[in-house]
Amino acid sequence: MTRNPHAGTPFTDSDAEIAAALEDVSVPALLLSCVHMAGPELLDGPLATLRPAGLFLNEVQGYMSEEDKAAARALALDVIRDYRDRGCPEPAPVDAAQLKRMMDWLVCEDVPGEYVPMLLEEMELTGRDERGTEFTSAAADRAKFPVVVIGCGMSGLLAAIRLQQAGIPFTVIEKNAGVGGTWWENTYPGARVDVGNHFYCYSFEPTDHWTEFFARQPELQGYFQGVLDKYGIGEHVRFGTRVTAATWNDDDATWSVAVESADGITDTLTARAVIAAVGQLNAPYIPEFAGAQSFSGPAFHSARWDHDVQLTGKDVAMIGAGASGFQIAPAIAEDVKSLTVFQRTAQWMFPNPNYHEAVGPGVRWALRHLPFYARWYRFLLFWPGCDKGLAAAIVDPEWPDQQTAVSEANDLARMMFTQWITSQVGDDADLQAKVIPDYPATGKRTLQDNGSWLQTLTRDNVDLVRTPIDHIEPDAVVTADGVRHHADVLVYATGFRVNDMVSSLKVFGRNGIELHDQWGDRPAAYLGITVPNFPNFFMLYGPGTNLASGGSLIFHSECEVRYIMGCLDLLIAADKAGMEPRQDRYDDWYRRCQAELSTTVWAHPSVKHSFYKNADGVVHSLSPWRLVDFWTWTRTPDPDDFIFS
Ligand code: N01
Repeated sequence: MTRNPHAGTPFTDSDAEIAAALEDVSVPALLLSCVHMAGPELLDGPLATLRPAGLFLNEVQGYMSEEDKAAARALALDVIRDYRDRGCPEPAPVDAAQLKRMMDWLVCEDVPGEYVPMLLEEMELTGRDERGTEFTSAAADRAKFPVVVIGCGMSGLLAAIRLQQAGIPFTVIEKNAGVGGTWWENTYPGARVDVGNHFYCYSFEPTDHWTEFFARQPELQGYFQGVLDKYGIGEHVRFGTRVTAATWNDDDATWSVAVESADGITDTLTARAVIAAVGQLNAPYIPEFAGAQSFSGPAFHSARWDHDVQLTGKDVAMIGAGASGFQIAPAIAEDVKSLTVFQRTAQWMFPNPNYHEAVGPGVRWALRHLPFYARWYRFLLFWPGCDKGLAAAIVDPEWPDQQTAVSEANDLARMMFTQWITSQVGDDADLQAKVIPDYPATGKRTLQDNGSWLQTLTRDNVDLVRTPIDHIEPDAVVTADGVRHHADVLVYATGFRVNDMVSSLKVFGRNGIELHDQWGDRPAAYLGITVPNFPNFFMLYGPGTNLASGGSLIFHSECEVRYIMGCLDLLIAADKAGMEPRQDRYDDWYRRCQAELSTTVWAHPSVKHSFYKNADGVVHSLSPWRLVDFWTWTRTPDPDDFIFS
């Protein structure tokens, strides 16, 4: 029998080497690994008293006193030594009741029953890929059902893997020259993920090789390249090719997908279904500033970074400081002569000491060798962002002074975040006024911070300007107070046209109706995936699926892809031509999403500028739902939600 891959690779390290490794690791995850090695009796023994006192953002170590941690490491060393001396046998499976106890112990609370199956699936303690689809359709029929996937970023690659596993022929069309989407395009200095990497990777493709807890862009792109290679997806991808239009043909129930390569050669592919995995955050948005065209130096968007431009010794102006600008400024400030940051709205941020930290050798050793350590560590990263943030985002209409907080929980977050900011800028009242946001916490995307942003702002060669920009001149950005800010280079860290969903192509559905015409200013999809009049057209990371309060887009995409595979199975098994969601289900979904979103801080009028909102202040991009609900709803498609033709 093959060994469960999460049981760890057997090892023969010496006691001293093991003890050294344990200095680095997450003690709570370590102790649960010990339960696998020594047996569940440990829970009633030493772990009954040796336990984390709470779990918040310090997810690597959990809250344990130094004394308890030392005791835990000593206990673990005994258990690991014994396990090693027994030849590192694969631990016996732990039963469901004990696993639930382990979860509760780890997160210091009773994990509600409805979450347990989702968490167990996410952890894959069985060693099996738990999100694969069990098909009812015949393999021979699936082999006659070609699918085109648009985009080879994180979600398109995932769809490709699942299609391949299903034996469904597919072609992926990718406009870029390589895999990774966002992680291919965003090469700006300092680009890194802000979701812990040991969770921000496919559930079925975890890895112990991350060099940092929040990896930088090259490592992330490398991860997706590695997955593409491992599954042999590359030969199915047409890189450097863009889809210009997709057209449904009612007569033969096919999609005609028009593509154009980088050298202008056009082609049309025929498919039975289309999966649009085009992302939400990749059409750069550059605001129109008077005189912008007259700027004589290099000017580029953060997602189109011009690496030929040397910044050393230059006066650099950066317009915009959201998640991208927040990463760029600390990465370039040391090299440039001066950096002027034009920030319209201050950002909320919370402390994360690991944000720029390397993964030490001890953690890597534990991830590789200790049974299920990596899986419990993944759980530890998932849980704090698993629906708790959503509660703090809900507006309490009774809460006074809604300009600064929308509920008690939200006010608490505001106080904590403010404390973190003021602890760094000290008594500098001018800087405090500039950097403490004047809107409720979590109203916009909250940023991870290890202090590098505010340290950067206090450098002598860095200036944070909150005065609005009036216009741009050939060598300067001029603010409304008439001040000229000299600039040799202009960086636009101004975000993306998030509300122009699927903007890179035209999609013509039944009777020639175009998707964007049908949407008007209300982009939506049933469960974020399907749209009436567009048979066999599925979206990944579609309207209403972005996450503002936790989770990870990889988790969401895995839910969506499983649902789509279920839809394809329904279609093929029933030998139907097409499926599209019922109009009443779609309308009801839209109404419920909007009703729910309107109760959140993201739609609140106190948040004036936010890419979550469209020009009318309406939110279409975000999911207002708990992860556990989305997971439940997308496990299996309900045939009753669809019209089959
Ligand atoms: O874009 P943004 P981003 N005049 O829209 C300003 C993901 N991401 O590229 O806040 C003046 O957040 C705008 O000002 P304001 C992540 O999902 C992830 O930074 O609207 N300023 C803001 O300062 C993130 O949420 C990572 O008032 C104008 C900035 O431009 C998303 O991408 C890293 C303006 C835009 O900020 C987008 O982040 C980076 C105007 N007319 C990005 N218009 C990870 O770590 C806009 N601005 C995974």
